[in-house]
Formats: sequence, C-alpha cells, structure tokens
Amino acid sequence: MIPPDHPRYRSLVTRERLARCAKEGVVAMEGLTAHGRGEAFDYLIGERTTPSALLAEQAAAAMLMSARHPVISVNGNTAALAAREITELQKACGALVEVNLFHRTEKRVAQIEDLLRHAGADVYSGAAERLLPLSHDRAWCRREGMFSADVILVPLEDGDRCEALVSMGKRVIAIDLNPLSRTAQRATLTVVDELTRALPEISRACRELPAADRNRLLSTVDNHYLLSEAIREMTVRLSHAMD
Ligand code: PTJ
Repeated sequence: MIPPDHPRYRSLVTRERLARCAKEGVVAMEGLTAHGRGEAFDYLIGERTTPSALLAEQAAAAMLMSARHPVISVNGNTAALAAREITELQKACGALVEVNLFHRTEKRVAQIEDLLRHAGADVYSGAAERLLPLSHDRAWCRREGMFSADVILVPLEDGDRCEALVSMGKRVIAIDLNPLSRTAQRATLTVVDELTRALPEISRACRELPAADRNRLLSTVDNHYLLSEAIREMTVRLSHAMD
C-alpha cells in the first residue's frame, strides 16, 4: 500500500498500475522500460506542461479538428495509462480509436479493446490486414481505419511506424517525452509532454480553441521549433539545478 502522503505518490501509483497491467498482459513487459525512459525525461521538463508543449497541444487539436479522417492509435501503455483521456479526446474531436501493437497478439488486441470500451471509447475493431510498409507487427491495421487516415495521433510511438506513416503521406502527431527520439524527429508534430497531461490539454483545445486560432496554428507551428524549444527548456532546467 502506497501512503498518499508519499512525495512521489502519483508516480508510484502509476508504476503499480503499469505493473498490474503488465501481469494481466495489457502492457508488454518492454512497456515498463519504455515508461521508465519517459519518467526520466519527465524529470527533465519538471513534470509539468511547458509553454512549448502547450503550443504543440493546441496545434495537435487544430490538426485533429481539420482532419478528414482522424485516427487515434492506441498501444498497451496508452490504454493502461489513459483509457479515460483517450475516450474524452475521441468525444472532443470525433476521431476513430484503433488498437495497434508492436508486441502484437490477438489476445492483447482484444484485452486492450475491452479496456478502452470499458472506459467508454467507441473502438474500431474490424478485421486487420498487413497494410503498412513495415516488417514487424505494427504493419497490421484496418483498411478503413488507420490505413485510410489523413491525420494519426500516435502516443508512445515506435520510430519505424512513425516514419512509415509519414512516407504514406499522413500527418502524424506524436506524444513523446523524449525530444531526441526518432519518433519525435520524424513526426509532423511532436508533443513533448506526459501522456496524461497532454491528452486533456488537446481535448480542451479541441473544444475551446476558436477556428481562427486553429487556422493560425496550422500555418505557423513548426516541429523543428517545438523540439528545439523542448530541448532548450530542459537545458535551462538543468542549468538551474546546478546553481
Ligand atoms: O503495447 P505495444 O506492444 O505496442 O508496445 C508499446 C511500447 C511502449 C513497448 C513500444 O511502443 C516501445 O517500445 O516504445 P519505445 O520505442 O520505447 O518508445 C516509447 C517512447 O515514449 C519513449 O521515447 C519514452 O520516452 C516515451 N514515453 C514513455 N512513457 C511516456 C512517454 N511519453 C509520454 N508520456 C508517457 N507516459
């Protein structure tokens, strides 16, 4: 039992949840190490939404709201951490929710879809085909889902698939705490923020941002600038820690 007055209460409860989900099979064992890497980068941005992350979240909302066929791709970590927030975002932007896994088994796909449905999401789950230009199992997706999407939100992504989706002409929004990752560098737009902080901000912007602001963001926000700002914010924080 983790005492609520523990200074790292939230982090410990999250780890406990991920460990339980890993035992149940929802989270891949490898997902636990991915989470640890994320936590390390979250320290570097001060475990808060930075100004550049907020700008990226608003631009992500603008991309989703202007899309013809937006899709939110969900993996094990995302479902375990943020099934409710995914549901809220689906309601705010009307995107299709589709499960796509690196460590893919039919059993895990079904477990994750159940977890999302339990949280209220409307999950798209027709027959999957090997449609993406990838040699691993993230190639499996639905023809009318991810394969036909023009904008795809990919939280905690793998760099290869991000690159494949961009090469197919899709606009890819990544949520990744590591601004140096291949995913962050290859995405059309990267939100360098923790998933459970990022998703509610994107939903809020979908609901509240006026159309004129969305259009301005679409024509001005540039991923290179967002990533440079994220790295600069980390560097400033590190230099303050040495004072
Ligand atoms: O469920 P599966 O089978 O599809 O597997 C999912 C994992 C996460 C194992 C797979 O996608 C993977 O190996 O991911 P990577 O390549 O380790 O990338 C995960 C990225 O997400 C890393 O750059 C982490 O820094 C980042 N990250 C981890 N936790 C969070 C995060 N970013 C935002 N919020 C988090 N909570």
